Amino acid sequence: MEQSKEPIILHFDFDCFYASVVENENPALKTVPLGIQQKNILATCNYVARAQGVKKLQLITAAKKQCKNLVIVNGEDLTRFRVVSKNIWLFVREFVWHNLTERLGLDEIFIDATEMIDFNMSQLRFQPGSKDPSFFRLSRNDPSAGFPFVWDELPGYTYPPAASSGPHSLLHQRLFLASHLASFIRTQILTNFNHTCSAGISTTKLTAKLAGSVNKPDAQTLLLPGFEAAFLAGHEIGKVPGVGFKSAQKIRDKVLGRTTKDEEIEFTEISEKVTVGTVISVITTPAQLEPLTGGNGQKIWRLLHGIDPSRVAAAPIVPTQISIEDTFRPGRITCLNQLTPVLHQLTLKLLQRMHADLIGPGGEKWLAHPKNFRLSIRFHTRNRDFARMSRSGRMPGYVFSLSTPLDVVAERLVREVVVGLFKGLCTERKWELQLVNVAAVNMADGGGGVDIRDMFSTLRPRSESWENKEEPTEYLDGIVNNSQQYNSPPEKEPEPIKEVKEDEDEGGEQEGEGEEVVELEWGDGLSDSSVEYGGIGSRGFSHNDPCPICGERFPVFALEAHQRFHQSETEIEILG
Ligand code: TTP
Ligand code: MG
Repeated sequence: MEQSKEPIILHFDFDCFYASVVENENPALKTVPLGIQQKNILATCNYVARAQGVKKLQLITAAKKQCKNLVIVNGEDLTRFRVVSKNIWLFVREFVWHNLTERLGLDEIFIDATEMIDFNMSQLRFQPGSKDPSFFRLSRNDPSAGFPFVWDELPGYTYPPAASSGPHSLLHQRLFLASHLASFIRTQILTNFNHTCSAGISTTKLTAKLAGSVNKPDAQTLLLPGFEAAFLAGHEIGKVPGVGFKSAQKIRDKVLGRTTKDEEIEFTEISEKVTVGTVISVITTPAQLEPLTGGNGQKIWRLLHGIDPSRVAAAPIVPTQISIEDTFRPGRITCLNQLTPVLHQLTLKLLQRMHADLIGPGGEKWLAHPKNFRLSIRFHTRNRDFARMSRSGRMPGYVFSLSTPLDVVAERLVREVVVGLFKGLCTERKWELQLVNVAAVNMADGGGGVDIRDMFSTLRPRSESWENKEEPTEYLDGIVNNSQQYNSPPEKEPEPIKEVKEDEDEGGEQEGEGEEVVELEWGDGLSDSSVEYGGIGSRGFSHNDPCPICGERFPVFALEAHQRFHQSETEIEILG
C-alpha cells in the first residue's frame, strides 16, 4: 500500500456538556430550557434553551429575561461532570490503538486514528459506488472485532458540501474511513452514556477541532483534503486556537491600518471582525507577523495556513497529582482552632476530587493511589518573603476505603496526619496564614495493573464486536493493581507520618518561590497540548484573551468564571 504521511485526527466535543449530564440525572429536563449556573452566569445551557435565544456564558438575569421558563440548576460543584467526563474518556480510549487520545478540558477528546485507518486501508478495497457493506476492524488480531459500514454512505457532513458520491484520492479514502470510525464512536458514546457530541475529522488537531464546530449539535464534519486553507480563511482571526488575544488584536490593527496602544489592548472591544483570509492577503510573509505576535510569526503563519504540527499525546489515565488550595486575608487564620476547620474543608474537597478522578468506571476500583499527602502553606510576612513551605506524609490506607463517608475520612486524616504536618512546618508561636494547599501526590505505580475494560463490563455488555483484543499492553503502565488491597479500610492504626523531602515525593513539579503555583494535573499530555494551544501551562491567560483552549471570546463578566473553569480542570482548584 502506498504510504501516506498525513495523520488522521478526530476531535469530539460534547454537546452542552454540563446540561447534558444534569439531563441524564433527570431526564424530564431534556425537553425544557435548562441552564447551568455558576455564580451569576450560565456556564452552559441546553439546546432547547439555545433555540429560545439563551446563550452560553450569559448573565443569569439576562437569560431569565430572554426565556421566562428557563430551569436553572447549580453547577458549581464539578464532581458529577468530572466523573462522567473521565468515564467517557476511559471508554473512548479503549478503542484507540496505542492510547493516542488526549483530553482537552472536560468535554473534548482528540484521537489520532492514523494507524487504525491505515491498517484498515490495507485490508479493504474501495469500490466507488458500491453499496455492499465493508467491515472496519478495531483489532489487528481479531477479525471479528469491528463494525460494518458502507463506503459510499458517508456519515455526517463535509466541508465544503461534497458534490460527488465517493472519495477519490487515497487521503480522501482514509478520511472517509475515519468518518465512519468517528460515527461509530459517537454512536457508542450515545448508547453507553446517553451523551451526544459533535466531531471533526481532518489531518491536524487544529482543523479537526474547527471542523467539528461547523455542524452542532449531534453531528460530524469531515474537512475535505485540499480545502484546509479555504476553511481557515473564513474564520475570524481570534477564533484560531493558538492565536492569543493580543496577537489577534495587533493583527487586526495592522490589517485595518490603525494602532492600539499596548496598554489599551486588553480593554479594547472587538468590534471589527477580520478573517484569516483577509489577514493573509495583507500580511504575506511570516516575517511580517513576527512583531505582531511576540516572535511567534512562523508558528502563527503556519496555523493561519492550516498547518499544525502538534500531535495527539497519549495522556496518562490519571492526573499526576491533585491539589486544592485557599488563600486568607491577614488576621483570618492565626491559630490551630481557626485552621482545623479549613484543613477539614480542603481535605474533604481533595478526597472528593480523588474519588472523581481516580476511581474507575463502576466506582469499584481505584485507578491509582497517591502515595503521599502534602501540605503546603505560606505565611503573611512583613518582609515580602512569600515562599511556600511543604511537608509530606504517607497517605494512610483508610483514605482508599470506598465505604467510609468522606467526611469521616477527612476528619481522621486531618486529626492524624495533616495537623502533624502543619506542626512540623510551623515552629513559630505567632503566625498568620496566607495560603493553605493540600495535595495528593506521587501517584503510585504498584506494578500490575487494572484492566479498564473489565470496569466497563458493569456499564454495558461486553461484545465481540467492540473488544479490541490486540490492544498493546503498554496501556497498563501506571495503573495500580488494587484489587483487594485498598478496597476495605485497614483496621490497624495508620502508619506514622513519614516526612518526604520535596524533591523525592513527586518526581515532578517543583514550586517556585514567591510565585503562584500552577500545577498541571494531567502530566505531560495536557502540558504539551496546552503549549501548542498557547494556553494554561503558561500560567493562565490574561483578561480578555480568547480562551486558548476553546477559542471562545467572552463578555467581561464571564472572564473570571471561564478562567476558573479551565483552571479547575487542569490546575489547582482554588476555593472561595
Ligand atoms: P463547551 O464545549 O464550550 O460548551 P458546551 O459543551 O456546554 O456546549 P457546546 O454544545 O456548544 O459544545 O464547554 C464544555 C462545558 O464546560 C460546558 O458544558 C460548561 C463548561 N464551561 C464553563 O463552565 N465555563 C466556560 O467558560 C465554558 C466555555 C464552558
Ligand atoms: Mg461542548
